[in-house]
Amino acid sequence: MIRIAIQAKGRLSEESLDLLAESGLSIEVSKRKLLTKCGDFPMEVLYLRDDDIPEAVAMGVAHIGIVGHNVVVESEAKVEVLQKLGFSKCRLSLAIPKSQEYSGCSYFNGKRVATSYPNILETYFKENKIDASIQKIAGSVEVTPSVGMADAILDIVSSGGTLVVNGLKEVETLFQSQAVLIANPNLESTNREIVDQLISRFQAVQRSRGMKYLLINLPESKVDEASIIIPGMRSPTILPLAQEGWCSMHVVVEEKGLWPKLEKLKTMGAEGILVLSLDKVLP
Ligand code: PRT
Ligand code: ZN
Repeated sequence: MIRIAIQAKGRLSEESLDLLAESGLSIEVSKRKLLTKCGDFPMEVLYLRDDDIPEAVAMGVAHIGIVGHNVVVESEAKVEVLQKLGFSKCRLSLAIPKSQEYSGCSYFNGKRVATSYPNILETYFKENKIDASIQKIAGSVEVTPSVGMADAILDIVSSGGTLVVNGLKEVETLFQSQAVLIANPNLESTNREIVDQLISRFQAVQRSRGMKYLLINLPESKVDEASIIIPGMRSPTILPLAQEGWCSMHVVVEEKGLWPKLEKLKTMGAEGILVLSLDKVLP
């Protein structure tokens, strides 16, 4: 039996639960429970504040956890990062008042920089030989320059809207982050097997994201040409149609950039084009 720690409430919690559900794990959802079991997998789910997840995994309170990579690095907890999970993407950036001129990171010499990520910032300043003062703040970091508490900030940026609203501009990106699966480095072999099985399921779900299943009918004489546009995973599946000289091509394709490909296939003579959703893709 393994225990996974996920965020109880916040930006990561819904997508963490969705990933578990899409991986075939049915979890009793009870708002008051801190620990719930999976019906059909040897795993229980522990709900924590995201900041507590790396340490809980390092201590062995949970065997694995889902948390932002930014939180893992900042915590300096002794955990293994097993897998990037592709959601909650954001970056950790330095920002300064937009009226200021920025000529490079030496700008920060002698400045006060507010952040909830003092360890990451200290490392960055050390590496770049910058002598600045770091002000550790738990929240509302983005308002500190406008109220005179700091000259600049290091904070999470996603769309950049919060910086704009607070009269700030992003000048350096220190770290690209996303949700990751972390593990205690000393898992027993039986637990390691369960974790490996879980990772395979996560990968099958992740592979399907952004992918579509495409079916088209086209003249057999066009198959080679069409295969260049939509090569599929190994090669396209080609099935004959009842009408002589025609076939049906089935392929898994990336949704990104699909429209121009569909239009090309259409001008090539393809008909009856169907684009279907995918749930899981196993290699
Ligand atoms: O209560 P608990 O301690 O568990 O949660 P929390 O409040 O500390 O964290 P939460 O739920 O806000 O975020 C969890 C994780 O989501 C973070 O550690 C990041 O890995 C990830 N994430 C992704 C984000 C964002 N995007 C994000 N945009 N975390 C925070 N923000 C905030 C940011 O702090 C800033 O205030 O959103 C604002 C910026 O957003 P834009 O879109 O305006 O740039
Ligand atoms: Zn937190």
